[in-house]
Amino acid sequence: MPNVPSPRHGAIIASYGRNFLAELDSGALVRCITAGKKGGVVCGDRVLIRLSGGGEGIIVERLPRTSLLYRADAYREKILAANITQVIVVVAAAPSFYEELIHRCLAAVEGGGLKALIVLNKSDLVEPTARALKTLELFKQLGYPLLSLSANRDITPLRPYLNGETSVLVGQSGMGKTSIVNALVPDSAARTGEISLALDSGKHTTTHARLYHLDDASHLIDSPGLQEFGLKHLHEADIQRTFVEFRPFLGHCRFRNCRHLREPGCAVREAVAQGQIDPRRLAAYHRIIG
Ligand SMILES: Nc1nc2c(ncn2[C@@H]2O[C@H](COP(=O)(O)OP(=O)(O)OP(=O)(O)O)[C@@H](O)[C@H]2O)c(=O)[nH]1
Ligand SMILES: [Mg+2]
Ligand SMILES: [Zn+2]
Repeated sequence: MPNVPSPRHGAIIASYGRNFLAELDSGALVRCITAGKKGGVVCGDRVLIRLSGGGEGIIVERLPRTSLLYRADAYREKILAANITQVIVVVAAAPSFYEELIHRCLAAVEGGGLKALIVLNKSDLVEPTARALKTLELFKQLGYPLLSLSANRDITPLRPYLNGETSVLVGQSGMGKTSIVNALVPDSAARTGEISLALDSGKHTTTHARLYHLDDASHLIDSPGLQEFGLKHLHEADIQRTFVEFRPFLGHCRFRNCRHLREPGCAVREAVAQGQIDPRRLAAYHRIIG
């Protein structure tokens, strides 16, 4: 029997197409591909890697995940990150953001049993910030923490929220996710540049997810901007539960399978009429269940 060294434990810290950058528990970085055709490894995953020399290796196994952030349209599903504890939805005072994306991100967060934080970036743009805060008040009322800050000026308000968490930054392009990372991780700008140079993208927009360490217990994943957040992987019965303020009313509709559309005796619509549920949330729910 040849003496094959046993595989090493590591974490995926960047994924680009079929290539991955893994960090071994020793701290060494290894460029990896997956063995055979099984893909399905994402940023944050814990894996076993067989080293093949020259700083390269093969991912031979993905270890069980504690959590997943997903999105899916009718054609395919995309896992954004694994083993995260918190999703930070980043919006900006300008350019304007889609409120729809926030409803959808929060549904995915609740569906995945994760914590959510909404960050309104670019608070140095005073007037648009005031306008955006009005829109975002709804989410604050629902109990989601909302933080207004300027990544370019002062990132300290965000720090307490990151302690002990593995957080992933999600949101539309141009909201300032990477700027937040750069403000928190001093050498990240250089590392990001190194990757985009290697891929010759020549653009500043983030093209793949990347995990950064803030300290031993706190990690942050930057991700590419998204335009849409499909929730096709969630069943309708589960989606209504991801709207946290609907929960007290579920099970109280006249029809057990009520979709809260036009059915008589709908407790959710009654709650909207009574001002206990915001009509923007019911409308968002209806758009999601299509
Ligand atoms: N005024 C102002 N501009 C900011 C602030 N933070 C980021 N920006 C600018 O917003 C633009 C987009 O920032 P990025 O950090 O690249 O945005 P992103 O969300 O990572 O975008 P993608 O990678 O495309 O998803 C850049 O020109 C930043 O300089 C801020 O606090 N204030
Ligand atoms: Mg970016
Ligand atoms: Zn109903």
